[in-house]
Amino acid sequence: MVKILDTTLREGEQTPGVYFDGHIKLAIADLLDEIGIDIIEAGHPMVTPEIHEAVYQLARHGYRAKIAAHARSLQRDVDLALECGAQFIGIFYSVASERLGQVFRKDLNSAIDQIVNVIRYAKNQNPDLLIRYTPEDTVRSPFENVVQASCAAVEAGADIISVADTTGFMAPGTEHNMYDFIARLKDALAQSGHQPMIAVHCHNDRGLALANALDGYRAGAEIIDASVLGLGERAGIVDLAQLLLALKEVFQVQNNCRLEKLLPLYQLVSQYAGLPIPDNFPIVGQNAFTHCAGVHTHAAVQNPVHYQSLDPSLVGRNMSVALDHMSGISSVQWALDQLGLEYTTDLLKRILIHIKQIGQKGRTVDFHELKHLVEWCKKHPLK
Ligand code: HCA
Ligand code: CU
Repeated sequence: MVKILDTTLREGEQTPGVYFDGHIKLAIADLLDEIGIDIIEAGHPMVTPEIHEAVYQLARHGYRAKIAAHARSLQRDVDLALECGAQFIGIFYSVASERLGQVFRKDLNSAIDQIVNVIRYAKNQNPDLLIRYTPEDTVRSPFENVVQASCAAVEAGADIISVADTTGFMAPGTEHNMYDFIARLKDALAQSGHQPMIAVHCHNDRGLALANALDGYRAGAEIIDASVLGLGERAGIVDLAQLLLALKEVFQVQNNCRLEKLLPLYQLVSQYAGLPIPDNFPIVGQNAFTHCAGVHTHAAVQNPVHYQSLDPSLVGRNMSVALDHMSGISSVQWALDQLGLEYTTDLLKRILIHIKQIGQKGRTVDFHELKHLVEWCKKHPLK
């Protein structure tokens, strides 16, 4: 069964200006745990004392989810993660040739030595620790370097190799696609007698993060990284709700995730990140299950399937209809039925005229306003 790693609290906090206080991190983790997320990446304890404290608190909270700490390939980062009591540690170190030369000023072998020593050290301190090694920018690094570093990491005790598309470079159906990359990597590792779990971490720079992650899943990735609202560096990563729904509805993955908790989670994260959920955001956006054009509404009220490929009740939501200049008679009828109000066809027509006029001012008529409009139209019938 594919596992989900949520990194809202680590990668998500790398969104410029986003910071979650410790008690908010706890509230977010509570919801992630209730939803059934397998791994919660809580932060990189080396970054600030507050993050250190938050990872410490979360790791000791007794969640069903494993709490992960992020660490550079340095003993002092690993020590902090261990001190926090993290059950999972993600160690990253790029083996891209230019990065080795320009940033780390190391050759591949000494980089691998460092990775191996740190992983071995971590595993010795706590044999139960799950260790993930990520050759950062995996997909643009020389493949032989990735294989060599990954094999060495697994031999030193890494349980998971994560394929990071750090810059959102991959594209399905092209030469550089996640399916082939992961299939090739699994093969190469197997040839050396290694079968670590494979994770996939996809950035959204070209808007392809989810498509790439699903390609990775099809190729056998066992852990997929995501975050609430896709928060993360630059354009962020895979959106958690979209990933969960795609796995369930497109790939028929049976898990016991409590998807009805997604909306409260998104509202919480949005509030404290200071980033509103866009109205047209899939699954959790205000308009995700709202029909607007009269033609759509007419069909959707008979049977929502005409204009929906997802059942809103999966996430505890309902279908809705917006009232504006696009509306038709069935839109008004639907709304009055919802309000339990009586009407004649003539009244519907008169209300619709007003709704269209208001819609042209660039707003929708909500149920409150609709009630006033009904009163108005009843009292002042057009002659
Ligand atoms: C980072 C980069 C990272 C790391 C992923 C990982 C990426 O912010 O440190 O450690 O698995 O995209 O490569 O998020
Ligand atoms: Cu990342």
